[in-house]
Amino acid sequence: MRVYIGLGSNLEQPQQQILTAINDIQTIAGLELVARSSLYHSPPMGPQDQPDYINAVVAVETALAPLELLDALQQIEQSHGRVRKRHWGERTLDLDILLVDDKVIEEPRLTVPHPGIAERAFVAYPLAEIAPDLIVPGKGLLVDILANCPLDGLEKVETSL
Ligand code: ROI
Repeated sequence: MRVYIGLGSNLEQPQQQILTAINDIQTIAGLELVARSSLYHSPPMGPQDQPDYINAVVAVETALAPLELLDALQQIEQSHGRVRKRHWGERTLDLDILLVDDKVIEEPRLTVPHPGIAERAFVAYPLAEIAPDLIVPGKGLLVDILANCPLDGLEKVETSL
């Protein structure tokens, strides 16, 4: 299965959090990293009295069941000492399963496609960078989503990797 994962952080050196999280994702057994977007800088969606975010999206190929993958991602969040101070507030590391092939999943722990894709520039644009031809089940072509998704201050971060 091809799975797209969104990463976000706005605490404890966000850029470093995202880069190490990408490395951590690569160490999950039964998973291969196939692409990663640039890092992006974005103002907070939600309460404005919190730091700006660093966001990115990666694509992986895996045979893990979606809930097994979710478990592994939540372990990585914990290992980053994830702090989540309030709803829609600042966090050390957020890892979201965005898409799993063309599947629709509605489970208590997991909704796929991630319901925020179309409204969140910091998800939709990095996703389009690595998968410009995507179709989001129930929402249509990613390019059409982008046409209705203002950048909201999203900017690519120049990194030397
Ligand atoms: N805002 C931005 N810019 N990036 C995020 O990753 C992010 N994550 C969140 C909320 C609090 C909704 N705002 C965000 O969970």
